[in-house]
Amino acid sequence: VERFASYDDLHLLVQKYIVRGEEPRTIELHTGIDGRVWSLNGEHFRACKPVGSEEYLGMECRTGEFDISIDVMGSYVIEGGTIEDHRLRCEDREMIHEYSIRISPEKPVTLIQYVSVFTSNDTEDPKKSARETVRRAQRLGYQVLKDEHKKRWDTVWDVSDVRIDGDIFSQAALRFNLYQNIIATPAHTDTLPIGARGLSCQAYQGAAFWDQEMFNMPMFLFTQPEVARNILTYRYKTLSGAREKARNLGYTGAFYAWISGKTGEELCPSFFFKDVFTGRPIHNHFNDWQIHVSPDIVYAIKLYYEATGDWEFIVRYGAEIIFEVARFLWSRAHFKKDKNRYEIIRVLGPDEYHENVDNNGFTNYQCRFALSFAESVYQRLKKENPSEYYLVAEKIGLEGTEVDDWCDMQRKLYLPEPDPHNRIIEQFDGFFDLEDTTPEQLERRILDNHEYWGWPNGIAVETQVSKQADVIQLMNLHPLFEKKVVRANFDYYEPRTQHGSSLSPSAYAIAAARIGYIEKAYTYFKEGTTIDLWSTAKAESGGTFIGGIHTAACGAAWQMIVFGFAGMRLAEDELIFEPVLPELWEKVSFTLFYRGNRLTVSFTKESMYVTAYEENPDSVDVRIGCNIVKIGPGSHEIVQYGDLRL
Ligand code: IFM
Repeated sequence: VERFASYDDLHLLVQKYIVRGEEPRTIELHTGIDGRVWSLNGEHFRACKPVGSEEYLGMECRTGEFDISIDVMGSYVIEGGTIEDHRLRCEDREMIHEYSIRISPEKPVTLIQYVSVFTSNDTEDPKKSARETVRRAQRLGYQVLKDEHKKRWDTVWDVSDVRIDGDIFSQAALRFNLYQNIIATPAHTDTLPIGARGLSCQAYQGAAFWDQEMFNMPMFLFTQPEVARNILTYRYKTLSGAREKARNLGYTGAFYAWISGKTGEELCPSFFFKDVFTGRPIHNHFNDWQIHVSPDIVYAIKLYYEATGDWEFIVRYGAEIIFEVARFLWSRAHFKKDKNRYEIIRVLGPDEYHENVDNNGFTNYQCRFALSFAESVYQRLKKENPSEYYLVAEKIGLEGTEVDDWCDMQRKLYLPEPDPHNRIIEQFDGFFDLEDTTPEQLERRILDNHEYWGWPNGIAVETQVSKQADVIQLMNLHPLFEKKVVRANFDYYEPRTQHGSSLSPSAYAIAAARIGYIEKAYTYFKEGTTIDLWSTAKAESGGTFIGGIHTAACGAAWQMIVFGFAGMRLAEDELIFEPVLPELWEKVSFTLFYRGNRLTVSFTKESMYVTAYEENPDSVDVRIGCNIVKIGPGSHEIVQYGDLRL
């Protein structure tokens, strides 16, 4: 069997079956279209009409929720063998060709299928487009389609591949993850999200979480920046959903959905899990209290701007998002007069077991970051692009006094600092007063393997056991924390983290590489890259199926290499590297796009080698350890680490 969803023509699916008999016999070959599709809300299609002829089979379907037309059209070519009988079975939602075929060792049978899928989101006449695609496919034939598909993939791998020499297993696991991140991403459009489980889990609805900006996007930013731009533009195009969500909850500005589909409306149900003991649904607050998604999007926009220098994006799309998020944050925060500071109360940080917490460090730092970027974008836009500024200000009714409020909040927002004695940041107010235990000890209290550990009365709620990296995630995003602070927090939080989310091992790998825990980083790398290969993540929690491809972990595999082992960070106008390699790895190489320049980076345990493409428009400043090199178009630099480490 060979099959592919064409990367060259996204509406085309092709597969080829060859059946060889070791002795002459008659086989039954059934092939067709099955329209029985179920989703979270029950039957996915409100109507399904099989259509077909000897030549084509088709299914015209309409979705129940949004009344979208989906047309599937297939054609089937059978070569070899002797067809003894053929029936076309057409039932309620099924159209199946049934063949009885005589095969022998000398006469194998080959079945080739060309199938096309179009929806009314893609084109006005999906049926016609699907038929035309199938006809074209038949005309070109299997091999040509396969070659076109491969050619397209070659161009993507040319920029996306990361090579690891010395450890074939890590290499294979890494490529598996890069591949999954690529296929999960609707690179061709700026109107669709990246599904947190790709298209493979109904509970997640093919929709985006904060995973999209924090975990999937960075790989594209540095390998296919135009795709990163599409990913962020999707957030611009879904601003109205975010505004509506804020308004519905009594705030102003843009509060992005925790689970965001095509329209940006909140898709996250209020009752996500159920109490497995009573069968009663649990009211989780992922949708209305997990506010960090909005500043996370601003964080990603800033990263995009720093890596590409694309100010035009900020002018056209970014500024409006950023201002609306700042507005939301201001309306969401509380000013505590007695303490003369703003606080952000009743939230969920990345650690989802603890809901309804106050001053989650991750959230507060992200909010301050977003507000500070909002202020600088406001100043620059007003100065350099006054007419565009005027347009956006008028569109969203922006008042100068609001900007004063953001600045005030930014200055007076409470940020939990590292404790002066032990350097640890408290994950949220009162975290240290909770029972101090570990996930292993907690596990002994489990009564049912599927019970939910979190809010409101799961076994982790009254303890310091976190579902996933929280303070450590904060430290990865903000290099302002010195290594000794990161190390202290790593040592404290690691034994208390369950890694109950697929987002967690990568965060620990990146931090571990930075603080010199290299073999630990390698262990987390293996854990993070095998989540889907070995299917290690739990597929069900609190009675809800949450399995499928963990696309955030797939995107984070790239980050573990580049932000983790290569230690890459962006500074004002330079790229900083602090490379380390685990024992087993001899060399790592990858391609990088930075401000319109293409670089190839390779590093071993002794040195780093950076090459700039001939066609690059500028030279790039690179800092390796404390050595700064300028790499002009077509040139390269080798830096021996020696004692250059920071
Ligand atoms: O966004 C994540 C969240 O952090 C943990 N639960 C699963 C979500 C989707 O991957």
